[in-house]
Amino acid sequence: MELWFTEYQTSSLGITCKTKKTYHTEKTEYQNLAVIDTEQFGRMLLLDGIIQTTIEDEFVYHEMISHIPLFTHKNPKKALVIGGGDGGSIREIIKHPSIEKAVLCEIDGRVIEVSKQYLPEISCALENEKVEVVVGDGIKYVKEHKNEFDVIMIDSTDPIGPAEGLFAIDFYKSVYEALKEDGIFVAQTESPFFNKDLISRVFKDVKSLFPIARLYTCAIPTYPTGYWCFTMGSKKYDPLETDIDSIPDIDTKYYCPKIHKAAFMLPKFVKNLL
Ligand code: AG3
Repeated sequence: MELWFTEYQTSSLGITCKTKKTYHTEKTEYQNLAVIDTEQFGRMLLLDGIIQTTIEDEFVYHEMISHIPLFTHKNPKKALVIGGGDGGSIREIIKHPSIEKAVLCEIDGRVIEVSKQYLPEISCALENEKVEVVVGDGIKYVKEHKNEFDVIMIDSTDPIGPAEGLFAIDFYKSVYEALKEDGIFVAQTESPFFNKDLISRVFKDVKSLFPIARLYTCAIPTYPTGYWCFTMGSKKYDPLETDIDSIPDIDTKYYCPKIHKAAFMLPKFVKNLL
């Protein structure tokens, strides 16, 4: 029997994948959690029916949320990921030799456990000795840590339900305070085609707090429109001024020194949102 899974990306558009197997379904304290296997993208992590990450295209998101801020910073030692319970961002962070500690703060411990079980390629670094895993509320965690991190990444779900507070200016203020004096933060900020108001508002908020605010984009086939953006707030370093010739060659599939700057070159309709 053929079984197909659909994520309803809007009320009138969906992405539909032929499935091979359902590995796991569960209702956690926070959300519906599932891991399915698909013909096109391999194993997929779903939260409330929304595609979070897939074996085939996860590298784009995880490399771009991590290496852009980490190589913009001159010497990142301590990084924090809010959300990101699958561990993909942590896996990329620990590729940086300067990193001494990477903290993952994920509200739903079941996402971590299920990712460890069914997505080992993505979650593999969670057991690394430099990694500390905190199961808890990211908003509370950043409030309790001041002047501590070089880089903070907001690896959240869409801005509805549990993640709504992670797109609010009050949260960005706490993030600013949790960063050291030359710290950088990056948040995943959805599709420039579908989330125009959100992108404009978040950029304005970040600009009001940080001396440097930047937006960059990449291609992620399983996310709505396949075109995705990240918003960066930086206290000191400008990614457009990174000396890309000094970026060492690390093991990546999407990120490279030229993309470090090219990702910030925006189509007119995106630039006009800022
Ligand atoms: N965070 C999910 C990004 C949102 C995807 N949205 C969607 N499919 N409608 C990524 C988690 C990966 N660590």
